[in-house]
Amino acid sequence: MHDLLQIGGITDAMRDRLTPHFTIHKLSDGDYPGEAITHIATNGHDGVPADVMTACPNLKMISGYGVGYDAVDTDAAVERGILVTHTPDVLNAEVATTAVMLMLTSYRNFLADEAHARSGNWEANGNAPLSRSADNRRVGILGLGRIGQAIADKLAPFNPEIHYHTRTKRDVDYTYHDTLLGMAEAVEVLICITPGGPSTDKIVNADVMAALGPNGLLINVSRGSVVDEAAMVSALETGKLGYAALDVFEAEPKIPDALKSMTNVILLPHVGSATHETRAAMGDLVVDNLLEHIKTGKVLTPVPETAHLNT
Ligand code: A2R
Repeated sequence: MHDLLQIGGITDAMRDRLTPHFTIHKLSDGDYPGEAITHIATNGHDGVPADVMTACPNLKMISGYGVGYDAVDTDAAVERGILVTHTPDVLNAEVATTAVMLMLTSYRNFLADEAHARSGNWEANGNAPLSRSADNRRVGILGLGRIGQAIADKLAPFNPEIHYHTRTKRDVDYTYHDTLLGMAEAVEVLICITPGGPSTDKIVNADVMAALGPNGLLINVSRGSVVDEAAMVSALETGKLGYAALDVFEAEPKIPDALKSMTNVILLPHVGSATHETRAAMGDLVVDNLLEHIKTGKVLTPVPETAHLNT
């Protein structure tokens, strides 16, 4: 048996597969045996606090639930020879669906239309106002990685003109921009799907939002940290930015009150990958990585920063 520290929740299905191999200690219970812990299961939100890594000198592997791992200090992990894993690919299609639905719902104004129908307003006051078409839009994807590409693929039937910004140009037919501001000037929808962390911190700033403009739509399905939230609230209030559709926020689960009262925004509680099917696949991969590690010393899906330790 190995000693596993559980940070955040795990599903019954994960627990069932883990308990034959691991004694599970919950960080939330507070009484974990630091010396004994060799493995951690955590999620993208909680990561691993620095003091926990220090308190577990025999830690060998951290298995993360979610593709984003900005809450895990990978420099500290590499220094200590700790392998870190995440759950890429299995959530691409789901997060892409979320991004596409946010775009369609925003353009077609379906939340207001639904309220119009449900409230009896249609009968009492007549037809709902016209909305805007979601077809033939100029869409900029910030971060054309696994999920970004899935978003581009899933948008294809809506005949968008796809632009993208990444640090490295990719061999694809979409229009590349070497600056985010340049892309924002060229598009009317900006979809953020980069990792969080220092390199993307608040890169969607006031200038980028102003370039997107009064008819522009900002969609964020990546991390709240990627967008300057205070600047976004102000841009939406003053009409410099037209619309926002957001699944992620700077200080989750807190959402700025100002956003909650705006009718030109859509707010979701970080549900990009939150379906039974996709969460089960993510949970399976968290467990697969842990079981692979106790069996072979290697893992299936290391984060790039620790891939060199996977030997
Ligand atoms: O910049 P590149 O060439 O490394 O391209 C990556 C891009 N990216 C950035 N683009 C602009 N400025 C940056 N500072 C920057 N940092 C990264 O984001 C790449 O095209 C994309 C990330 O793609 P993947 O590593 O394949 O990640 P995946 O699976 O698409 O997930 C993206 C994020 C997660 O990290 C979670 O935070 C979120 O979606 O749910």
